[in-house]
Amino acid sequence: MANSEFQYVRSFETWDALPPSNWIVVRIDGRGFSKLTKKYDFAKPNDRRALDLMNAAAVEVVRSFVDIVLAYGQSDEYSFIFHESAQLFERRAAKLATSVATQFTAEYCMLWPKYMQGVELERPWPTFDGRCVCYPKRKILRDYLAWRQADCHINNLYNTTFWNLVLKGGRTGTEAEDDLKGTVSGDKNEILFSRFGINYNKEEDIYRKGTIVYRAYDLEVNGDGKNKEPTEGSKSQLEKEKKRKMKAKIEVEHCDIIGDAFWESRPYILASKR
Ligand code: DGT
Ligand code: MG
Ligand code: MG
Ligand code: MG
Ligand code: MG
Repeated sequence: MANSEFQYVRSFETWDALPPSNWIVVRIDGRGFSKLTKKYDFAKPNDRRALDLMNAAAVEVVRSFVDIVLAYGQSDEYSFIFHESAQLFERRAAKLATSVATQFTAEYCMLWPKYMQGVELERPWPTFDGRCVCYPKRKILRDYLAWRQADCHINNLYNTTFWNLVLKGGRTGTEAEDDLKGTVSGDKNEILFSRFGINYNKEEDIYRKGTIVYRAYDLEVNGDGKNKEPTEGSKSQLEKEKKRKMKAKIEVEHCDIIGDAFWESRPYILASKR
């Protein structure tokens, strides 16, 4: 059928390759999780089982795409960072976004019984949408990740204060909302401390910072930010590099990625290739 008279319909398809030399972020987000978390009675404000489930699904996605250098997750979302030099699927946006989102969805549903013990998943309802965003500079990619982590912090501080007011403080949802209207971070910290004896900074890192998943393949990096190991050139070198990445340990952490410390001690994560 290769050259049938119907072949011309192919030309209606649009080519959606993302520009070269850009970091590609595939962000997935749970569909309708406001409803789903109510239906399955997730703990408020944070359900540890559900977060562990998100993170376990993300580890499998990172494992199966060697071009992913790091992923960051919070709430019902995850951002997967593909290296600027990635050539997977010829960098076609739809293939990248759908492949990541569908694998994440499948992993999430399959791992559900292990993490949500005793909670029967009635339908494969937890599904995730996916989109690609390109960042042409390392600095902007860092700002993107900082934006997501700052969002995690702001939402978690709000939600922690809100649910303490409701669950321990006897306020209705509407009253708690009014209490928090116009408050800044310091006010919320004060409410948590004076009324509930909670030092927000001692809340678990996984809730305050979100989760970072990365491939730890500790390459030596030169002063110019380039990997010491040449990655171009012979095919066997490329194969070697790929094998090393596949074998690399996948680390899961809950630390600050807004400041420089995380990146400075792991320069290989965002290192460019020769
Ligand atoms: P969307 O993404 O437009 O389909 O709509 P939603 O409903 O997924 O909204 P989104 O993604 O903006 O917000 C995530 C929702 O999931 C939000 O209502 C809070 C909820 N959620 C996420 N993690 C937890 C958790 O650990 N516990 C509880 N109780 N709710 C959570
Ligand atoms: Mg949304
Ligand atoms: Mg959502
Ligand atoms: Mg969300
Ligand atoms: Mg096919």
